[in-house]
Amino acid sequence: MNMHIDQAKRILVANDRGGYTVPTDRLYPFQWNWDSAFVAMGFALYDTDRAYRELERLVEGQWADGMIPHIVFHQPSDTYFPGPNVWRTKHTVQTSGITQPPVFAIALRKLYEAAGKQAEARTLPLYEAALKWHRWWYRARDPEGTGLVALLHPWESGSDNSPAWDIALARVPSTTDTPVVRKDTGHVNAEMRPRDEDYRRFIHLVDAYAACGWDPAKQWEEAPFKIAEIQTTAILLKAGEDLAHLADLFGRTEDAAEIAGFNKRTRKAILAQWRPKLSRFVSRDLISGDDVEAATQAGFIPLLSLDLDPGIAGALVTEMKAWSKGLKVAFPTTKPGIAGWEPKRYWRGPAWAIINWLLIDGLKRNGHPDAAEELRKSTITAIETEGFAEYFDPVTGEGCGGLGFSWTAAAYMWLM
Ligand code: 9WN
Repeated sequence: MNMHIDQAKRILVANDRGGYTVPTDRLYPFQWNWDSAFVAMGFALYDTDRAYRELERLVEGQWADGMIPHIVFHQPSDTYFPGPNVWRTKHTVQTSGITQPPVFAIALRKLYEAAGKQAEARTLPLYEAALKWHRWWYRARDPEGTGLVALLHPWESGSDNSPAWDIALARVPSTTDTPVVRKDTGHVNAEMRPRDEDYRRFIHLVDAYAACGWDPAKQWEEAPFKIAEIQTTAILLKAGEDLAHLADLFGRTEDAAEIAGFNKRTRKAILAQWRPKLSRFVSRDLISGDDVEAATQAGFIPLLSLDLDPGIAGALVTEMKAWSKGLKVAFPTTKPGIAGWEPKRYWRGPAWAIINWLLIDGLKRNGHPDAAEELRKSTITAIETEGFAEYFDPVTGEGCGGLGFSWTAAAYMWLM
């Protein structure tokens, strides 16, 4: 067996905490939402039982209103900030109060395809959980029915300190009720992490939403940060397609029609965010009403869930090639050379295996298998050279952030 696959499996074993997988030891000692969806797809390649278990444990944290939180605090740990006492969500299973990109139903379809019809009974409760969550997205995060879903916290994007948030986040006060006691910079180099000022604003938002009692309608009214976000919406659409497919397979005709309605509205809304001058799709800042024009990976993610006009797909691919030119590892999460570009600082430039995974699927879907193959090879080479790092410096290729990282291991197996 390929020695790297063996190693990837060993990382998932080492990060197992009892049916769920932590992203990496100490830096992220709990269950994270989209990490677990990617990890479940990794497990689906060789252990469907464990793959299902991953999603089942995540769903233990689902709220009554349908939200699946971004962190489930199954067991206490003092190596991460902010912990449950900062979130103050008062759920029986302790969780954070925000969500993360809805990769869940994408994973669920893959699991069901791997496990086959005998897994139908086990799949149904997870299907129901996903449907509840998708309804929550449209109800709580798109109350006006625009087709684009909004984020109320940068952590919900999974791309915490992306330059995409710079303008909107600068409006959020940096005062906090909760003392900011960072733990992350004790585990990895501070130069690779979001800045202190970002953290103060992240925690200001947590304090503000805790003061709303985590009531979605109140939060929507009072949110000082509200972005109708293109990457999350594109992921929701792909997940919506996969959910509609499962609904059809399970004979849930009414659900299938409801989901198809969501998907149709969202498809149209994403297309309206195409900006030919930028050769990218853009998010919208719902507080200022402006386009978010920062050059980040998010603008390419609609490849994943739309069958684009060949002219648009071609323009996206040309732009992606321009960004990747001369880099050791693609795809950079920020356009190299622009003002916000920092090739080692988390979501301000580095290449991430899971983002590449989404882009590779999107390039294949849109008739660009060569570009997909190039990106696949770049990702595999980075991992085989540097190990299963959290992410990679696209200029030097250096593996950065946490090591022995679960989603990098899952991505490697998936892309092999
Ligand atoms: C906050 C676990 C998570 C990922 C996110 C990544 C990072 C957390 C943090 O780690 O976010 O959710 O504390 O920095 O940005 O995408 O899910 O790997």
